[in-house]
Amino acid sequence: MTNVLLVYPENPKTFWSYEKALEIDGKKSMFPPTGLLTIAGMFPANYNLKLVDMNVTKLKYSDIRDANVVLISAMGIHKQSLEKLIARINKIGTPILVGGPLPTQHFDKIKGEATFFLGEAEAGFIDVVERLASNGYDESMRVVDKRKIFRQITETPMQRFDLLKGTMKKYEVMAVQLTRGCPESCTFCNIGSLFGKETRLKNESMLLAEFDELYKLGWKGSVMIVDDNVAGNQEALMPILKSVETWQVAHKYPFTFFTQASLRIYDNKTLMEQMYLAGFDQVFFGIESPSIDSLKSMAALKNMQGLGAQGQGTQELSAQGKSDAAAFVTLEIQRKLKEIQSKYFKAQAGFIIGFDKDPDNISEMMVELIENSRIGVAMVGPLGVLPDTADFRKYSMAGRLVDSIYTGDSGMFTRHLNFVPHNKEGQVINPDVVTNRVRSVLERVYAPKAYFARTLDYLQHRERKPLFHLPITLKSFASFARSIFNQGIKSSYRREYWKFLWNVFWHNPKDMPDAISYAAVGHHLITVTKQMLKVDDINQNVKSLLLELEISLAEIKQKGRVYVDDNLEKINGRLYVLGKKYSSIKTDIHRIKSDFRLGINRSSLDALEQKYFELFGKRVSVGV
Ligand code: B12
Ligand code: SF4
Repeated sequence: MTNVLLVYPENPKTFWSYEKALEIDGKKSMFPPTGLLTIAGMFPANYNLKLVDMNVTKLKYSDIRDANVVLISAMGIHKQSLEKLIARINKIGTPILVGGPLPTQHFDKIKGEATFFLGEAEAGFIDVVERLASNGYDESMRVVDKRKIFRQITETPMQRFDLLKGTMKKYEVMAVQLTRGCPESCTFCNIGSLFGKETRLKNESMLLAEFDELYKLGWKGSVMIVDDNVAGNQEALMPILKSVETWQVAHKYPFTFFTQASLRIYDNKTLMEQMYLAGFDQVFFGIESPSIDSLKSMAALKNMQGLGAQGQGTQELSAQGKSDAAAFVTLEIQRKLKEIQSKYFKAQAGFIIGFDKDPDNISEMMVELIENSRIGVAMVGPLGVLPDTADFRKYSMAGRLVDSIYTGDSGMFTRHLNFVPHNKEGQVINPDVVTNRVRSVLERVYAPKAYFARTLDYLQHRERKPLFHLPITLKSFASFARSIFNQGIKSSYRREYWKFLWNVFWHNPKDMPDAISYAAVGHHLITVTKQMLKVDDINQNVKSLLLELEISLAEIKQKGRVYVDDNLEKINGRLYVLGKKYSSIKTDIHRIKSDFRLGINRSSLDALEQKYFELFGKRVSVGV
């Protein structure tokens, strides 16, 4: 028997880790490690497998020591936790095989002794595990490159959900994959290069077998269909959805589904109706931008269906006396999202800022779109130029790439862009122009009042509830009690929280369970945004104080003793103010919740401490 340890590294705290909502719900992690559960299904019977997801269980020394090989799955956000994990395992000496989107794209940037598997496991990896188990690691095994081998996923075995035994209840959501790849050609997106441009589908019996297994293991609740664009092949999807409906009816709707799809599904009402009947209650749409010029430049044709036709959007527009195309797009997308939300399912949406064609008022347009289409969860971030994409080729040819690895794509607010941004006129602009635009949108959409207003608006306009109803149990009461404590008593936005619940109750008391769960999600988004923006304020204050200290130092050095003696009072006064500013930064840093301190720019802070020493003769440290 070969002992294989499967490890999923720790997730950093981001928009998507939802830990503030998880605390309210009494859970440890949002999703199980789908990649590892999938590859676990590919092992022959003579392997003994153990899974440790570090987000829900402690990884013990004996787990590593007793294994012949450790297999790790990682995505971009795991870079730091992965390197820490590799270093820990290297000390014990067990060989390591790492796969997933992070090594597939950035294997050459990861530190430590490990073999990196690039591509999909279906291309074959058991021989590598066998070699590592028998001979250990050597440099000739650094990379196993199986990129762009896209097998039909009808060959992919079922996920080994049984490995979650004892931990299943610690997750908020279970995950099942139905399709891989996407036929669209958005210029910023790497899905085509990672998973291909053809939509590969599992067949319905495979999907239902995974549902059966989850049901057998006692799962009830949310299941994410972890596809990038579930409706890449609408024709093939339809019969599968019908079978899912039949399965759900037979099992009394134990699951509710959440997925990602392109806005093209709006044009196929039969498909959306069938998704609703199958039990989908939320869909994430990549809306990307409210600007028609930006959408065109990124080839996001998926969001431009029907534009220019004499649709409802045009009528609304002329009723308002507006005739410009930009406003038309906003209205068209808004209208589609509103209709989807009132008739079929709740929508979440992703937005990107930083395209060359972005108009100067992109932030205002985006906020308007998010608010008017009642989108509760909006993921807003700067453009990241990812390897093996059309954008990567464009920016590198134009000499506008700053870094080939985009570390900013972590789901947190960042000031780092990996490209040189331009304005509409083609002139270079300061990266802060782009990041300030992102900041401005986040600040406004996650102000508590704005989040609760959008969510209330959505609930008040919802014509049909999802077919799945979470049964009210003792646990739901416990979650409600935690929500009341964290949001209704402790939080700074308790007024908005109570007003929201009260309004929902008046409108329709039956919406209360959903309202409580959306409020918990809001708690995470509001808290993370507030902390992230405080970290950004600190970083900006450090930057400007550093500049002031440098100017003062240079001036004192340059003007010499006589000047200093003559202006001692003035200089002392200025130093006093600088010292005060430094203390206030120190206080701000200590007020930041420890999870978020990682975002503080350590090297600027070191430089600040050094300059402070030069000016005041005192060594200080804020101890981040
Ligand atoms: C579902 C999903 C999410 C979910 C949750 C994911 C999770 N489990 O935590 C949500 C919506 C929360 C999410 C958020 C984000 N996501 Co996401 N997400 C996905 C998506 C659509 C599916 C992931 C999945 O489960 N796939 C199914 C499994 C089977 O695939 P897999 O893990 O890749 O495994 C296969 C291979 O990689 C390989 N493999 C994997 N592990 C191993 C290990 C070994 C040893 C071997 C041999 C092989 C192997 O074999 C497997 C079978 O073929 C992927 C895209 C995709 N199609 O995969 C993006 C993706 C993983 N996400 C991505 C990103 C960037 C993010 C965000 C950072 C976005 C943001 N800016 O906020 C956040 C951060 C998440 C966080 N936790 O904080 C990127 C990662 C890029 C990278 N280089 O790492 C992806 C690839 C999308 C993309 N466009 O590039 N995401
Ligand atoms: S529709 Fe989504 S997954 Fe498909 S190419 Fe565009 S951004 Fe990527």
